[in-house]
Amino acid sequence: MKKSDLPDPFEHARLEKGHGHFNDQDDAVTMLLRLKDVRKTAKDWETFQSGAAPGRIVVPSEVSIRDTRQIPFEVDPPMHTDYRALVEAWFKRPDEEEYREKLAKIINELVDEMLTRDSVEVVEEFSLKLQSRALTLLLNIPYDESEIWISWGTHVFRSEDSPVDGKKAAILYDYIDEQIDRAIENPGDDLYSVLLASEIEGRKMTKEEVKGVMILTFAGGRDTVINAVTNSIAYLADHPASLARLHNEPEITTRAVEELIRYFSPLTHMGRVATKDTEVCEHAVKANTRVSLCWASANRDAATFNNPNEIDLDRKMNPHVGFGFGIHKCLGATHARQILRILLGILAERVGSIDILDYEENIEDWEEFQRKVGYNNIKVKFNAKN
Ligand code: HEM
Ligand code: EMZ
Repeated sequence: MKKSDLPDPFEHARLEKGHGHFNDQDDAVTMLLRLKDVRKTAKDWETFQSGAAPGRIVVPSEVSIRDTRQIPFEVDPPMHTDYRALVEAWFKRPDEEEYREKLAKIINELVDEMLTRDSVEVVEEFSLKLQSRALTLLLNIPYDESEIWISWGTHVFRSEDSPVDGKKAAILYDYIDEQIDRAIENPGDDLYSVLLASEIEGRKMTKEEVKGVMILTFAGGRDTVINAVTNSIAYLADHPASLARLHNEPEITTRAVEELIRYFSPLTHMGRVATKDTEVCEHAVKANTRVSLCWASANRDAATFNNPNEIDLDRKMNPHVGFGFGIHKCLGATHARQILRILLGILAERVGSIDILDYEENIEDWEEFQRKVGYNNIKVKFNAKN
């Protein structure tokens, strides 16, 4: 086994019964493990809703630390369709050339700094900084604001002591409230101002709705991006031939990013709440109980993916669900994909090899399953290309 491998803890249960069980804060979750069941359930939003109490579809549940509904994530059609239509174009901006150039500048500056160092702790010193600095582009906010976001650490709701930390969450909520008030007083061309000026159902968006969108952009795109970036660096350290290929054949980069997302599956699973008594994969699901769509397991399903535990940069058929499936598929995917494509390009161009010096794995505990999702910390040395 290589240091960068992410083993699949779901294989046995996926083959044997297709589901698993996680007792989350007295609100149990049936985890759906097969790709076909995950897809079918994600599509059936009438039976498996997102619009339950705020925080309830998240696993672990955030009901105890959040009253604000995340938009469009915790909303079902028809309102979901209207909210998505409002924000879709904004979240496609990362495909524009000017945006990509700014992103490349951010990444090049970080790599400059890393190449001068004997040792770099990738999670805090590279991935968190990259995630926060890149987010200034997505929100269209001055670059220096990222210093505040970096100081919050890798997750805005989780701390070392608790997977759902109310004190930590309050820092984010207070910050967003202040920023909304600032945008009301002094509108600009940032996402807060754009949302405050936009209309839904013939009326202006409320402060609470804008807060719901903003909490989601800060929380949803944080540890996912950090894990994807960190795992990519660990992978390239372990596979110097892939680093060389990305340099010699840059045309493989887009496909390589999809394969890395499939393999890493940075968001392990996400819940839904049943609106009636039903069944999935011959398993009874009672009304008002939770299921989860386990993207990480679905992405290793051998019924669809040959050699699912191998990273195959040439994989052609790759219908992975790393960014979700159906109407709620990831709104930040354009941004996340650009970060990873540009990062791989720059590393392939400037870095000859990466040595892993020391690391501690980040293992998620889903009772029946222990899943490595990335690293709590990983020290490396970046060696410049000669
Ligand atoms: C939804 C994964 C980055 C914002 C999702 C979903 C997944 C996912 C699996 C579907 C959730 C569901 O159906 O319940 C990822 C991964 C990322 C990433 C793997 C990075 C590699 C981001 C970023 C942002 C973001 C950077 C924004 C800053 C969202 C939003 C939704 C979403 C707003 C909900 C969309 C809706 O409900 O219509 N993401 N995400 N994500 N993601 Fe991401
Ligand atoms: C929620 C979620 C979004 C949740 C699409 O996923 O990401 C999690 O990391 C957050 O804790 O609140 O935003």
